[in-house]
Amino acid sequence: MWGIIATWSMSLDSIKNVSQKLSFNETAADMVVSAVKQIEDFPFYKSVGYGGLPNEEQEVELDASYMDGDTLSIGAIGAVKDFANPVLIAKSLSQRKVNNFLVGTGAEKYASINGFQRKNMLTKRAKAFYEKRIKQEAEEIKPYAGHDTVGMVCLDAMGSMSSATSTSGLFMKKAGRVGDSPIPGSGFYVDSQVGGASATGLGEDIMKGCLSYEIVRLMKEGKSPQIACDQAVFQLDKQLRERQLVAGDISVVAMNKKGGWGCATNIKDFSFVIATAANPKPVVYVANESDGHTKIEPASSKWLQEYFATRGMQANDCLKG
Ligand code: SD4
Repeated sequence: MWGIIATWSMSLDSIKNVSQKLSFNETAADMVVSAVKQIEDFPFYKSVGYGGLPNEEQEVELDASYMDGDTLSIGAIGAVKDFANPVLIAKSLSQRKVNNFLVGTGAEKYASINGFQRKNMLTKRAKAFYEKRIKQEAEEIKPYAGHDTVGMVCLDAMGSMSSATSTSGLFMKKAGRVGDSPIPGSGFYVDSQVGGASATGLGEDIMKGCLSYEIVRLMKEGKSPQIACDQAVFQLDKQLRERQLVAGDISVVAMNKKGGWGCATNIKDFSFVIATAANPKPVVYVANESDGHTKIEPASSKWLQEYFATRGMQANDCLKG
């Protein structure tokens, strides 16, 4: 059995590429990183890697993580500028005994010494978004509106699991702000003996529930990935509403060691991609909350066309000024 699950429809192409290789016994460790790297390299995703939207000082600061579910090794970086592939730096840090989580200039120094590719990550298009936004009155920062973090969990045919995340975080965030994506147990967690989970949404709220670890913990108690996701997300959502009146956007994906999977969300139309040995052709699903559970349906081709068209349209609008 093998399987891979990823947040957001934007993961579709990269999941297509790696799912073929997973069926030929490539490792989860290599495939999850290769899939995330492909999304980092794609200039039209405004939330990950090259083309990611900048912080309020017009600088693209990137967070990323990698976790090996066999050894429980973790590598992560936060608030890193000017490197092409944050996920590769995170993976490399996971192979060290200490100094696994580096931020800011320290992380950049490590990446530079170790020969990772430097790149100016601010595209013309992302700059145009920034310039348009700066003209508007100060608005509350929202994590979505086309700002989607990639998080993946992968199981290979040998039974090993890995996970990885990559993001430019919230558009117009403060310089130095780090979200949940590189935080172990919040944005990601994986244990090959149980399963893994990854989150996207408002990092500040996701961290309050150590959400990815909570899902893995529930799966370890014997819950299915779907029940674990629903329970963790809706309990956190309820707690946040009770204690701070509002809950931020929260969405998760999870997979267990048998390739069973689940997803939960408190937003409208959260999309994710899944491929498994049983259904190797990647499918995009759309999830919505329904009475404390998550209703999941395959995305229609009309929905997908709209998803990708909206992203293209926003880009063209901005470039026109
Ligand atoms: C963060 N969780 O930095 C990320 C943002 C995100 O879709 O997932 N956006 O808080």
